Amino acid sequence: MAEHESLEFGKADFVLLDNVSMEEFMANLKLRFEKGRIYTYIGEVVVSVNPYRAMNIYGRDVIEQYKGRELYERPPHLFAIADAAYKAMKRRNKDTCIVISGESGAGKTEASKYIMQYIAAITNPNQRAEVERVKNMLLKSNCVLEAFGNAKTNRNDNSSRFGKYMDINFDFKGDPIGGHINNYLLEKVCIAFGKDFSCINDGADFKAVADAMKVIGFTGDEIQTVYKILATILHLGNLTFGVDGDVTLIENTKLVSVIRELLSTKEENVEKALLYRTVATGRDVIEKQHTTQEANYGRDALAKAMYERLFCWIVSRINDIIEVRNYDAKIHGKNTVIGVLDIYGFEIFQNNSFEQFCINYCNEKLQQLFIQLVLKQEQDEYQREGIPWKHIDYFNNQIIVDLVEQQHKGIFAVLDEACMNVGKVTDEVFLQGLNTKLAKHAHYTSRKLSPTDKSLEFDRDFRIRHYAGDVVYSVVGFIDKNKDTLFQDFKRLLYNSSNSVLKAMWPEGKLRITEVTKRPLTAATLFKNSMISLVENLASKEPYYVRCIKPNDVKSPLLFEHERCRHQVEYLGLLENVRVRRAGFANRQTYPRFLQRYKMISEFTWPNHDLPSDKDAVKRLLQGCGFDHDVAYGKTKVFIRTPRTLFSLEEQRAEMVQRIVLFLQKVWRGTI
Ligand code: AD9
Ligand code: MG
Repeated sequence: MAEHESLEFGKADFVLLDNVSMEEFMANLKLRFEKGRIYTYIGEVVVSVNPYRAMNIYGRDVIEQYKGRELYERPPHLFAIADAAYKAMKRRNKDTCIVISGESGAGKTEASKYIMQYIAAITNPNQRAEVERVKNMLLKSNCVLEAFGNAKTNRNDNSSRFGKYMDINFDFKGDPIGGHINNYLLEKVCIAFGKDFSCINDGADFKAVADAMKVIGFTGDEIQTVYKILATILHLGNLTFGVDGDVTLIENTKLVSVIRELLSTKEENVEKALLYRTVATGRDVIEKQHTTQEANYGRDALAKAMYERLFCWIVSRINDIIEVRNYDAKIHGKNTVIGVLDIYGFEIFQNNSFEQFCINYCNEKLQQLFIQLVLKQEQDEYQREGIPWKHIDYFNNQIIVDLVEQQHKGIFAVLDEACMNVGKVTDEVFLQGLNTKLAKHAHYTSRKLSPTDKSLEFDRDFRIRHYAGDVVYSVVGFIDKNKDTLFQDFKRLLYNSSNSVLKAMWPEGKLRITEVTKRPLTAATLFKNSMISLVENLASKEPYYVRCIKPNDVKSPLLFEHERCRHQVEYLGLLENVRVRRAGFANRQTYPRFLQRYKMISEFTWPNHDLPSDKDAVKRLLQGCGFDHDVAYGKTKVFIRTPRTLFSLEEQRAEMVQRIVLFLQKVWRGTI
């Protein structure tokens, strides 16, 4: 607990509130925000409120203040949590992860960057060139990914349209030797309508990005190709189709020549891919002309797919470059990991579609992980260990996670089923499926099921009661986005390019039409699978949490909208978090492990004890030190309530170790 900060700034740890009530919590959060204290702890969780102004708290001097310190020794800060994750990784050889959550615009991406900067700043004291190179790559890659993966939305001018999980690998000295990035669902839909991605928007911006790519190690050819792909996507946006009788044709044929040039393919192939698709009927292969509607669909799908493929290719190239190279480091020394997760936050727009549905499902999964790790496991353990414990209630969102991902009757399953339909495949069929299967679900409703509900304006609307609030989704486009079909002809077109970089992005274009048999996995299934493996990965590491709060919807540094913030505190489960934490214990260790570490500080246990059990010995030791009041004895573990006690045990230990060493040295020299 950070106790040394003056109370004029409020309580540095919500655990120190006089009463754990929503009023006191909010009063403290507001006071601290107004005093420019944007970070507050709940034990080891950092609560952060977006300041919407430049803060002078991330400089080298501040980094120095946090380096190697314990959490409660300094005012709350992201750096303290980054240091804690780093220390756990280095001292205890643990893989750790930092999970940053909060809604869109709450400050997740900024937080993740400060955390990376901190880790980069405190490592590699010996300035090893290879480590410096890796650090530089990790930081630079961020800027490139942001240029391609962020866009302006209503909620955030620099909104992450992809989720990013970055592992940083460390060698036995605790220096970064490599990393790996996983990306999750790039929202392709922006491309067709918004053209909002900064790299597309602004030529000058692209120059800066190209420079960064060059530094990272992209070749000139690769950067050129990226540029050409972006230009193609822009031109595709201007391409229009018309009809002459029943023949679909391209209205602005000049553009076809431009695109041909950019893609290094044959002109007639571009035109053909835009107007026809090849279909295999039995053993025959025929060319079928698109209707204008199909041609429009195909063009948009091509632009989106090219962008997505480009983004994934950039990520995989960066991964090639930052991968742990050093053979020795791979084989010998321990190789531990800190993961940093920065993903798109929960969002509610005027119109919510498949993308928002996926993003919000992802946030449900992360909330579930938080519940599992912070609220549930903690309480389960007290129960298991027989520690007197009054259960603290919280809303468990597992029911909503199931609503989305459950086999056979979850929303994704119903969607996949609708896509497989032999007969009519429409968004309405999907909605009917939902209404049949989920009519009685407490978190699902639709216009058909609740005809008098005013928030469900249109026939195609359904509503989910998410942990973070109600969201109305329109089914329009779900089927297309889930099938995510790109006509084979386009894949072949790109594969047959004489530009080898582009060609390599489209290996499946190699297949002939008759060889393509397997139905590709749907977007929903791919996304669900990637979320499940993300959560498994995070759960296998020691987690640290940053919970971000957005103070207002107008990006103002002055405004603390009470209701807006209260709602976030509520759905993030922060009050429950304080309750569990407050009633709980900062540290726990099995009796043998505790003795192994601290037995030298008590005459009853050093060098060995003669008590009936390790548990009795630990009791005796702690009574002797006067800490008995701050601990509880479970079946197999001792639980220590405050970090201060642990800190003091550590100090006594260090002192004794020193004395023992001196003593042994004397014995050795024969002076005793
Ligand atoms: V989204 O889910 O990707 O749409 P984020 O990532 O939670 O969202 P982001 O980090 O991009 O939000 O923050 C939004 C904006 O708030 C930034 O562009 C900054 O202008 C502002 N911000 C956030 N955190 C800080 C900070 N620590 N200091 C100053 C900040 N400004
Ligand atoms: Mg972001």
